[in-house]
Amino acid sequence: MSESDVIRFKQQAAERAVAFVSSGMTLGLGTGSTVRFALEAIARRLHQGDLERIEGVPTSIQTEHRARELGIPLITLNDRPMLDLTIDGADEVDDDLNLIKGGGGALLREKIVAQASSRNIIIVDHSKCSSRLGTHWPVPVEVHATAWKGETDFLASIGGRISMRMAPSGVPQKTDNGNVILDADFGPIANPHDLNHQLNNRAGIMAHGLFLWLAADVIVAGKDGIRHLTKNV
Ligand code: A5P
Repeated sequence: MSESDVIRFKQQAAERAVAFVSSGMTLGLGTGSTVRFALEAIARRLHQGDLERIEGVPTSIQTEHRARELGIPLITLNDRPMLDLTIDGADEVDDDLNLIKGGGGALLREKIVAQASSRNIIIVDHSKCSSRLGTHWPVPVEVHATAWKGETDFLASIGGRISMRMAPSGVPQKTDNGNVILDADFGPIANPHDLNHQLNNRAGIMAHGLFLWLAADVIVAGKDGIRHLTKNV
């Protein structure tokens, strides 16, 4: 699959998801290169008059900037704690529509927004599909900056190979929330629910990239067309 194919598939998945947006909705706006196409499609429909009274909650500073540039009205979760629909990308999707997210570093706010949404539509190109989470992507773990050493040791003790995510300047990359990210490679994960439970129990872990039972819909675009996978959550 060439790079231009991947870009085209991301755009196709995003545009299919935006067809589910209707006037008056409150939206969670995910983060990443696939979501950028969704933001553009939402803005296009707004400017054409096909959509009105949309309010969006961005999941990152990057998305906030792009949405403002495009003229999408923004609010915060404190204005509207319940959202109608969130559109977001993912790094890996399994057959049960469980996800690894956080490749773009926005996992904490993405998970908060996903949990606040009545419906989450995930948009991916076909390369993100996998029969076992962890096959293609480590689990990003956002940890408090004062706790990275202890959490590295903890993650290693439960079988992870850990690398600290670094900024291009060579220092640890800080998230929008001032935390750091440990990418924890567990290999193919036999039981994501057990791992989810272990990670949820650590005070130093602010969020992790296992998103289980959150996605009701995954739209997958690939060379054989667009598939819409659904599940009751
Ligand atoms: C951001 O933190 C991530 O969860 C992204 O949604 C995910 O990495 C997918 O990104 P792309 O759409 O850029 O592949």
